[in-house]
This record gives sequence, structure tokens and C-alpha cells, in this order.
Amino acid sequence: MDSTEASMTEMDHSGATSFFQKAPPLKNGDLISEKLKEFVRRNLEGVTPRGIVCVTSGGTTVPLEQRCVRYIDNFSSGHRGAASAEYFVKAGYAVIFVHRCGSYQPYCRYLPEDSFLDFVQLDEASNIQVPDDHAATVRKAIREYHKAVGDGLLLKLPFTTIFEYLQILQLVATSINCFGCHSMFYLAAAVSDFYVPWESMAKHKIQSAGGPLDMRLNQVPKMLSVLRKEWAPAAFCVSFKLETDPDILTQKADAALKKYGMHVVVANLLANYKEEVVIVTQNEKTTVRRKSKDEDLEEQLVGLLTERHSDYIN
Ligand code: 9Z3
Repeated sequence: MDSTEASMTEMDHSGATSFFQKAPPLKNGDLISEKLKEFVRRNLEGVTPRGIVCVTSGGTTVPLEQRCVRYIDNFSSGHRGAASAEYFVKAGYAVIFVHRCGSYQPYCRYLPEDSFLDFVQLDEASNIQVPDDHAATVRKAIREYHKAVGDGLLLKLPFTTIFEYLQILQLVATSINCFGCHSMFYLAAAVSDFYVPWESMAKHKIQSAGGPLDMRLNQVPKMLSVLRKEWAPAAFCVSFKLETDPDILTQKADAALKKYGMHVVVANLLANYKEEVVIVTQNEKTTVRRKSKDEDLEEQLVGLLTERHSDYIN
């Protein structure tokens, strides 16, 4: 590590400490810790250590008021994270799905919008019926979801704000540290870069009578290197890089790889992120393309990443 990287790590460390000290306390923090403890206990049993992955999914919000009426949000739907979580379970991983409240969920991605009321009907005796053309999809979703949860392979932890997201990420990271190199982070959530610190945030709804709003946003401290160096140093870490300008994408992914010590950066462009991603490692760049409309790009992506993870373990 050169001196610039060393001082960067120290800056990240102190930025993270101060962020957590000043953040509003995590609601249900004790319950989340309990759930994590139980999930980890169950998956540590057995002779061969199971792979465990923390999949983050959906966008974080940035509240503008403490009693929040307004917030800054981003476009992420959580589809990538939800699809990936399913493929990790299929590959035998235990999955901690840290997701934005209300975003796409594993095993329900195929249900149409307004799914409940449009999807089911009542027969003459008021029994719930699922029309034949949807029945197979619904049966498959219910079966796979209950199997994943029943086998102790899926734990879902919701977040809304950037404060909740980072606090939960820290809890998850320190809880699965005992899996060492068998643990993986797959950080697909779209995490806010800027935020309003809690102590400088308006307590009540900001009044429009005050005229145009002039607000300063602070930079969210970079937690990736803290995750990598302190919270879960042996874990295999995959982060995502999203850009809108194709000319800077791979260069930014390379920089993230080096700066935060990631093992893989998945680079994608807003214009075609559902069709194509580039897996960037220190030695190679591999483009993954969706082959057809019926296929999930995440199936190939998760397949390649679990291979890289096995190489890392070996
Ligand atoms: C991604 O790049 C994800 O692939 C998407 C998935 C958010 C594009 P959807 O949820 O979209 O399926 O609608 N995630 C990471 C985005 C991000 O915030 N990356 C940070 C950055 O680019 C690094 S942590 O700086």
C-alpha cells in the first residue's frame, strides 16, 4: 500500500466513525442483530462451510427533514439484486438480501404490477382462484420462496435511508466475518453519494414561505474500503459502478477496484445495464450480455462470480 492509499484508508475510517456517531439510531437494531445471529448460526452448521453472500439492492434515500416529508431518491428498482439473490440461492449460497423497502423482491419479479387484485379472482363460493395462465408462475414463486426461507437460505433486511443502509451493512459485515473467505459482498444497491447530516437537518417540514431552497449536501464517506479493511477483511467483495458516459466507465471501474481494494467491479451503463455489464478484475475484463429477452443477465453474472469466488477460496 503506498502512502496515498494509506492516508485514504485513514480518512475513510475517520469519516465512517463520525458518520455512525452522528447518524440517527437504527430502529430495530437489536432485532436485526438477533436475526443475523440466528441466520449465521444455522448456516455455520455442517462440515463444509457454506458460501454466504450479502446482496444489497435498490436505492438509498436522503431525507431532507428529520420528521421527513421530502427526500432525495434514485432510479434503482432493485430488479438486479432480486434476480441475483435467486441465482445465489440456486447456487447453494445463504443470501442476506439487504433491500430498499418496496423494491423488487426475489421470486416475485415476474408477477405483474398491481399483482394481487389483478392476479387472483374469486369463484362463486368466494374461494381465491388463480387463472390458469398465471397459476404455474405463482406456484413456482411460492414453492421456491418458501423453500429458500425454510432451508434457512434467505434472510431479508429492509432499509430506506442512507443512514439505515450503512448501519445495516456494517451489522451484516461484522456478523458474517466468521465465514472468512467463504463470505461475499455483492453491492448492487445504488447508494447516495451526498447527504444532509442529521444534526444540520431541519427538524420540521421546510417551509416554502422561506423562498428558494439553498441546501448544502455533504459527501457520504466511502465505506467500501472500511468494509474491505475492517468489517470483513477476508470476504470476497464485488461492487458495482454505474455511469452514463461510456468513455469513462472502465477507467472508473479500474479506479474503484484499486482505490477500495475490491476483488471485482461490475461496470454498467445507465443506457443498457439490463443488457450488458463488464466484469472488471485486476487481470481481465469480461463482457456479459443477455442472450434473449427471456433470459436474466444475472444468471450468467452470478455464475461467473461464484466461479471467481471459488478460485479466491482455493
Ligand atoms: C448498479 O450499478 C446496478 O447494476 C443498478 C441496477 C443500480 C444499475 P436496478 O436496481 O438497477 O435493477 O434498477 N448498482 C450500483 C450503483 C452505484 O451506486 N454504484 C456506486 C457508483 O457508481 C458505487 S457503490 O459510484
